[in-house]
Amino acid sequence: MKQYLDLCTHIIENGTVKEDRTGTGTISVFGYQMRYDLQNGFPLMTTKKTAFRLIATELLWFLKGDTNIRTLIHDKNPIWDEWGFERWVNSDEYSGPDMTDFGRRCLKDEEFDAIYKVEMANYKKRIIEDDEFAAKYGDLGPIYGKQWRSWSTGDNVIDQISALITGIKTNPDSRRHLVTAWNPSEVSDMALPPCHAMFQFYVAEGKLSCQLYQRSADVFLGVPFNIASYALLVHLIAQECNLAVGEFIHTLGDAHIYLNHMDQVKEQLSRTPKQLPTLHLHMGDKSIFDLSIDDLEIEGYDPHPRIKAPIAV
Ligand code: THF
Repeated sequence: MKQYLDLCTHIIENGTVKEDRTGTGTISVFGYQMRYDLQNGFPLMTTKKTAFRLIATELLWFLKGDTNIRTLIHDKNPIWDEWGFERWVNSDEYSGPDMTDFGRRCLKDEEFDAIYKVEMANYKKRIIEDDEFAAKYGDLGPIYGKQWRSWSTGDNVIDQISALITGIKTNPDSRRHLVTAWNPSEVSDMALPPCHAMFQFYVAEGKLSCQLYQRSADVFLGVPFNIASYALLVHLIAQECNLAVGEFIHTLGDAHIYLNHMDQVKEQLSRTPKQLPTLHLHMGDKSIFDLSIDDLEIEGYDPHPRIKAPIAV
C-alpha cells in the first residue's frame, strides 16, 4: 500500500493547516488520486492492523439499505456509535448529564470521559433492548443505505444498487454506471452528510473497475476503511455480474490528517508494507443483499500492529 503512504507524505509536505467542523485542526490538501489494482491482492492496510470485520459489517449494512445502528451494535461494530449517540443527547427526551461537545471533552477531561462512557453504554443497551427507542434514536437519518437502496423521489423509490447491477449486466460499456449518496434535498436530515459521495463503475476486458469521489477524507482513521470497503464492493458486484476485478480508483476532495493523528501517521510511515492478503467470497447462490460476515474470508493477512487514535466527532 505504497499509494497510501505516498498520500500521507504528500499531505505532510504540501498540506495547509486548516480549522475544521470538529475543532480538532487538520493539515489538508485539496484533490488527490490513488489507484489500486485489485488483481494484486486485497488492499487492506498492512502497515497497521485494520479490522476487516468492521469494514465488512458496515458495507453489508449499507447494502441492506439499513440506516439504524442497532444492526451494527448487534454485530459489535462501534464505528457509528458517536453519531447515533449525538442524536440522542441532543434530543428533548434526553435528561442525563450535559454531553455538549462530548468528542472533544473526552480527550481533555478524564472525569468527563468516565461519565460519557457510562452514558454511551446505557444508550447502546437501550438501543438493543427497547424497540421504540431504537427506532427513534438508533436511526441516523437518510444516510448511505437509504440513498443507495431507496432514494425517494416523493412518489417513488429508486434502488440505485439494483439498477447498477442490471446496467452492468445488460450494457457493460455504458458510461452511466453511477451511484450517488449525495441527495441535496436530504443532506440536512442526515447524522453526517456522505463523505464517499458518488461512485462510477466501468467494464473493460472482462474486468470491473470503480472510481469513488470522496469529498472529505480522514486519512488516518477513515481512508483505510474506505479503500477496503470499496475494494470489497467491487469484488461483490463483480461476482454478481460474472466479471473479474479490475481497479479501484480513489479520488479525494479535502484530504486531511487530523493534528492529533500526526505521531501515528509518522509511526506508520516508518513501517515497511507487507504482502497484501486475499479475499475469498463464499456466496453460494445468495444475492449481495443477503450476505453475512461469515460469507467473507480474508486469507494471509499479517499486518504490523494496530496504532490507536481518537476519532474526531
Ligand atoms: N468521521 C471521522 N472523523 N472520520 C471518519 O473516517 C468517519 N467515517 C465514518 C463516519 N464519520 C467519520 C465512520 N468510520 C473508525 C474507523 C472508521 C469510522 C469510524 C471510526 C475507527 O475508530 N477506527 C479505529 C478503531 C477500529 C477498531 O475498533 O478496531 C482504527 O484503529 O481503525 C468515514 O467514513
